[in-house]
Amino acid sequence: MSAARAHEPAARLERGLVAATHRRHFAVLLPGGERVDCVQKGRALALAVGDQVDVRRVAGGGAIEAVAPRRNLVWRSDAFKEKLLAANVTQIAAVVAPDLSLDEELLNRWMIAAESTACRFVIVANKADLPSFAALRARLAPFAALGYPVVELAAKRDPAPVLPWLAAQHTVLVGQSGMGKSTLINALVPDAAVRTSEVSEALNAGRHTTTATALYPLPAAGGDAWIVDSPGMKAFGLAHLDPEVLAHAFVELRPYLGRCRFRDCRHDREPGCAVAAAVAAGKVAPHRLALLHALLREARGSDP
Ligand SMILES: Nc1nc2c(ncn2[C@@H]2O[C@H](COP(=O)(O)OP(=O)(O)O)[C@@H](O)[C@H]2O)c(=O)[nH]1
Ligand SMILES: [Mg+2]
Ligand SMILES: [Zn+2]
Repeated sequence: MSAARAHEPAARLERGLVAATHRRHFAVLLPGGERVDCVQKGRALALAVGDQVDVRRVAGGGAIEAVAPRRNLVWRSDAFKEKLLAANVTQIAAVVAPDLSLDEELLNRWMIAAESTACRFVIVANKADLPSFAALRARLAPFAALGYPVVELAAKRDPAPVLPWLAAQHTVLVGQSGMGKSTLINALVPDAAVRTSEVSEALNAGRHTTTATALYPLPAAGGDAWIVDSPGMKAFGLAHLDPEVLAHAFVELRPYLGRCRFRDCRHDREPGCAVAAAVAAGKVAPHRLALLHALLREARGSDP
């Protein structure tokens, strides 16, 4: 009855979780599990999956009226664009596999992204069923030596080894394309409409499998866990990071930072550099210091 409706209070605000973004449309998960198509009121803030938002129901969907303060925001940048990955992240998990040319610099960059946003960094070594897996294990040894966990599994057969690492975590899954991210997500989230490359090849050969980030709640992992599948990437720019933050993101450098003769030491041939001394003493791998220098150059905006 229209008379009764006129006296209905305006729909109250509900707190939800942004699970997908597409231009100005957002899929928001409400506590009951309902998925509502929302638009954002105003454009003050670029939303990312993982954002907690206040939603008011409107005809046919919802309106996002406010965004809760973020714990952090994981994003990448280069000279041309910035790309938000997710907000309120507690962990970055990098999926690697033996049968493709693994790019160790990318792995290092994801690690730096994790350290600089107060996230745990975990390496998921996939395709353990392949004979070439032993060689991958050897390539990952330096990362394990830095203290990063390496979780070995075959996503195609059984994703269970990674479950304890996902409990109570808000995880962003990163990886080069073909490493098995979608296979892992499908194994973890049985009803996820994630298309693995086999499916997409059947539908549309040559198209990118995963084109956007998508968030999936992981009730099986326990403790309010969710995981984000990101598009396969070939690069990960960190030009937005502050030089001080960058240096501290290298865990093995932390004992030496602040001990150089010059307070503004760039650890690049200055006399009395504690970092250079640590490299000379074999305590820091030269390629890690070289990466720090490359990232500092990127952050300064000059060519590498
Ligand atoms: N042998 C083996 N192949 C796998 C495994 N996991 C995924 N793959 C295969 O690796 C290819 C790429 O997987 P996909 O999940 O699409 O990778 P994505 O690009 O990272 O999302 C597909 O052919 C998968 O079947 C695994 O544990 N073992
Ligand atoms: Mg994929
Ligand atoms: Zn120095």
